[in-house]
Amino acid sequence: MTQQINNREYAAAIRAVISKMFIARGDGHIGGAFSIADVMAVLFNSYLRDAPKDWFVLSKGHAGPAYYACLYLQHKIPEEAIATLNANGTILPSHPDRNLTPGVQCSTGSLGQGISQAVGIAYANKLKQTGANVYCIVGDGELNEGETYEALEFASNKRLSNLIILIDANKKQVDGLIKDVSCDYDYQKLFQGLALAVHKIPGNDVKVIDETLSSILADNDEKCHVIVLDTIKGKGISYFENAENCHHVTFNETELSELTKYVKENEGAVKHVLGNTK
Ligand SMILES: Cc1ncc(C[n+]2csc(CCOP(=O)(O)OP(=O)(O)O)c2C)c(N)n1
Ligand SMILES: [Mg+2]
Repeated sequence: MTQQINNREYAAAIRAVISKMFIARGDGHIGGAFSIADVMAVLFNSYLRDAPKDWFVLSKGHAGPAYYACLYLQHKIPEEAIATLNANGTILPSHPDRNLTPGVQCSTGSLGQGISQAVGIAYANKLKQTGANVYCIVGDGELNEGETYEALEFASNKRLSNLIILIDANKKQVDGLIKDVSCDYDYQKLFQGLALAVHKIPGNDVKVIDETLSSILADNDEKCHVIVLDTIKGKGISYFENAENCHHVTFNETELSELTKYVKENEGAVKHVLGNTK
């Protein structure tokens, strides 16, 4: 899909804005917010339409700052809110709340419940023939919740071709590797077994993400599609990529300086995106 802003630059801007929020707060769910910055860039730069109004559901709600960064870059959230992540009275709670934050469409954070909302939203839009698409990002650890499979069964049964589920397969959850905590899934077989269309792709590659979404939207196969994004937790700052656990970090001095360095290096990207999304 053609886009005004380069997706890679958009992703860098997202990570820089997330970093600003975390620096102000002093802690945050950095790993899972950074691993989805690339897919968020592609979705917010090129796919989420205002008419018909598409839906975005961040089922892994602890990555809320990535969602807020996109809304900020689209001028829906004011600059002064960025330094108030999770503070008393903020419009940016740690997990998305549709009653608090302009632009947030679904409240999430209780893992498993976002995807359950997404299938309901997709079904309602299908019945009403609105033409709207629903994009839902789910964590790989989140798949531990049995409820996610009930939602996937429903999506398959109702042939929700207006729903695209994006699994952030970063191989890590809150307290370890997915393969140690739950099991080493073969996602392709798992989702194919549920009669869903499955695509496993490099999940931090904006070009491949864009091509995959484009081809799914061009395809009228009456199936719900699942994209398994092979990602790296903490992607974007090698310090966090290499950390054993970067799920939620209370930042020490070294970590704060890594974040500050990232912000400095990518301030231009933030300005450029903001200048082109007016
Ligand atoms: C129902 C529920 N149980 C537990 C939690 C606490 N929790 C927050 S994040 C997380 C791990 C999620 O792992 P994953 O989906 O892989 O997240 P990511 O790697 O994308 O950060 C857990 C257990 C929660 N938010 N909701
Ligand atoms: Mg994970």
